[in-house]
Amino acid sequence: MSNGITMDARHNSPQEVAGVLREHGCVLLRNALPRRPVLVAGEAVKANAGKLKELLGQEVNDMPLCFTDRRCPDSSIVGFNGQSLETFSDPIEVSGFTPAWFYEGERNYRRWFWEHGADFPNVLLGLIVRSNLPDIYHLLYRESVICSYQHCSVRYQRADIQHKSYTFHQDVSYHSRDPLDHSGLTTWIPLCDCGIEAPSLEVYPRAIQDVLPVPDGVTGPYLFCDTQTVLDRYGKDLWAPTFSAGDVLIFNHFVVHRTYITDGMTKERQSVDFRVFPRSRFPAQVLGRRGWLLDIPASATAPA
Ligand SMILES: O=C(O)CCC(=O)C(=O)O
Ligand SMILES: [Fe+2]
Repeated sequence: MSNGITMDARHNSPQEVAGVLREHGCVLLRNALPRRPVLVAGEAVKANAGKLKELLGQEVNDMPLCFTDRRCPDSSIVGFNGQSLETFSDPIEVSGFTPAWFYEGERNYRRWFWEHGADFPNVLLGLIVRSNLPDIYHLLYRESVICSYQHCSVRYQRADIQHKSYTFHQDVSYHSRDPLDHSGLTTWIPLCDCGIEAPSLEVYPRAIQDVLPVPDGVTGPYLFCDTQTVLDRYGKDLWAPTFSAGDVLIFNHFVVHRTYITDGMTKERQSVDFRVFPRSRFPAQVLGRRGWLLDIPASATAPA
């Protein structure tokens, strides 16, 4: 099933990648990001998530993007604005986080981070804006591209917390089930090698046109779609690639996917969901929410 949608950033141009993305809605792009800093970000997620768990007494595998940041003595690893992390501590310490922030009534512990996202180094955003990925986004949309910090996340998945994994869905369906609002693109970035010993992602890697139904009896907002519908339509053609750190999966918001996890997996996977939208088709439900909105410019070398 991988035929035609596995590409390599070292050999394929952003134009070629954008072309495949336009045709199929999905591309596995090997070597999109440099391996070593990606692994460093994965270790930071592990440490930050461990600290959060210790403070809260429970597993929380849904974190803001700045949870890829942690003190790092290597000055060549830099954040979004080019700053090193030599004197940074960690997002929990910098924020003054206390356990009272965690789902206190209607509060969501991530809100503070969404609003203060721009104050963090954001190592992952730094890697993205220094890669070819922004050129691919611009070549696909042919217009300016915006990221909503709130709509990006850091996650980890492990066999023992399978109940916290994600069943079939199309991204942004939680916010809207109007196909016009599914204009965005997700870059799924594993921060370690995964797919054999650690969970990865399973997709139906083709452009489909519709937003799939929710299970019977469910009323929105609801992210997931009816599992049987997906298995009946696409079950034979689901694809769970293996990834090396630095590879990414780019897919549009119609592409159906779920966590790929089996009982026998012995390792944890850390990952980032990075989401962008074209400026002229930014869904109102996303724009109306709080948090940092940032332009993702094409690199200076990108063709017009
Ligand atoms: O990382 C995963 O296992 C799935 C996450 C996902 O698809 C999402 O958050 O939209
Ligand atoms: Fe998703």
